[in-house]
Amino acid sequence: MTPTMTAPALRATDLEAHWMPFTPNKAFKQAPRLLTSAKGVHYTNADGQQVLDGASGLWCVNAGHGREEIVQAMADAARTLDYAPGGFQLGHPLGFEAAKRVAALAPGDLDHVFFTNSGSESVDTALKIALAYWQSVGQPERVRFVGRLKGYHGVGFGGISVGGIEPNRRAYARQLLPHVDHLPHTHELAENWFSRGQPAHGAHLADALEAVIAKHGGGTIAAVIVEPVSGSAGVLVPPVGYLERLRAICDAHGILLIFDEVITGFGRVGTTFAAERFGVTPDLMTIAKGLTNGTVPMGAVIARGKIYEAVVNAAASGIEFFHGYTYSAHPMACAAAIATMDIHAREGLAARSRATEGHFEQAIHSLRGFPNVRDVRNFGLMGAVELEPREGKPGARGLDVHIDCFWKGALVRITGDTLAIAPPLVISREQIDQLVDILGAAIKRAA
Ligand code: PXG
Ligand code: PLP
Repeated sequence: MTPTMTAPALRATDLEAHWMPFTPNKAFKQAPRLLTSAKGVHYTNADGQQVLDGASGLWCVNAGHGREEIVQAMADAARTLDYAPGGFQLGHPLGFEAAKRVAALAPGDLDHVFFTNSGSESVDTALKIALAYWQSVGQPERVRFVGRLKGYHGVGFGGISVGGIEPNRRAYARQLLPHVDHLPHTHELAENWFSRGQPAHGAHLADALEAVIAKHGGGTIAAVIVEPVSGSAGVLVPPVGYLERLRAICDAHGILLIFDEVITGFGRVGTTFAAERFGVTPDLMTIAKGLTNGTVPMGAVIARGKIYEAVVNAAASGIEFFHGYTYSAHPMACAAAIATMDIHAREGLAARSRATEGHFEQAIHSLRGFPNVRDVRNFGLMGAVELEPREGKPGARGLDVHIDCFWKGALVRITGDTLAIAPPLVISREQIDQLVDILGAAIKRAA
């Protein structure tokens, strides 16, 4: 029997107990937007309407919804080995296989995989690996981290410390990690408005790292962490030459470079990882989301061989890295990841995404000239339409468009007054046009 989630007749009281993340709870519960099933590039909402998924859920369902192979692999794993530790002095075959498969996909000598359950855990894990590495190689004074303004690295204390999204930090500002600096963001609209692909202007913004080095000494910095393309801040694409320059400065001062590819991984930008597309290889990479196609929580940190070797060899005996989660390498998540990677390989999803990006670019840039459209930008199958805020009400216009789109049959993300579009990589050209039509109409109504 296939379990189905029928549209529940939920009353306000039924919704009360669930304290929802990143949601205005009271307003939402007055007029909830509920999703009850999904297949392909569509959700079905609680009213039975089809909603075209222009957000891949939350940037994670890259291979499209309801993939039977993944569901089957998860069911088989759950039936065979419901739970076994994937660490803590025990292991199971699926953990090793999943790691080997991820390592094979990663660029360069990023060939060791530490499993977590989310992007946030991956980021905190990567920061700890960086500190452990410097301890191992006899440079314990390298403790500083450098993040970037507008960066999103999840919601752990490490992630919000290196992250640069102000509202996510405000309430906790007095208890963040010490010794963190932030580079400027690269959202320079005056020079780069309506960019298609990488903006031309802004490589020099990477030089801000030189200023941090001049201030504290390069030998005090453990790692720099950036998203190759910022997702949550509203699709901020790195200017031509920017990531290369960051890499060069890190190399000159022996600093580790961490790419947070939680969103950009798994074909989103036309290659398996953005590192490949930009030709810049980090020392550590954080992934999550698309790893299991969103089916079950899982993340990972992929580390260069030299980092793994240093940490493992430095330990005199016993446990080398005092870190891990009960559910690291959970059997069902490993099975989902392997099945997801099988689909990516079989269907060539990164190449498919790359083949679709030109049409996607044309389609979203057709919104230029619509009322209040301040900017349109894109890279791979990531796009953003930035709107002028309403006078004195930042975010209000964006939210109106998001809600309007939902009831007209399209899901898009919002961050402030910026709409972000990131459809499953299997979306057709016609479906992209349909998505942009719904969005364009909503933008006109919000004028
Ligand atoms: N790093 C990056 C680059 C992310 O985009 C995380 C870390 C944290 O992952 P978890 O699995 O802990 O959420 C993310 C997550 C949005 C949105 O609307 C983006 C994320 C999550 C939820 C919503 O842009 N990114
Ligand atoms: N809190 C308590 C009391 C625990 O025993 C554990 C794990 O054993 C944790 C938190 C951490 O949970 P997890 O390993 O799922 O991150």
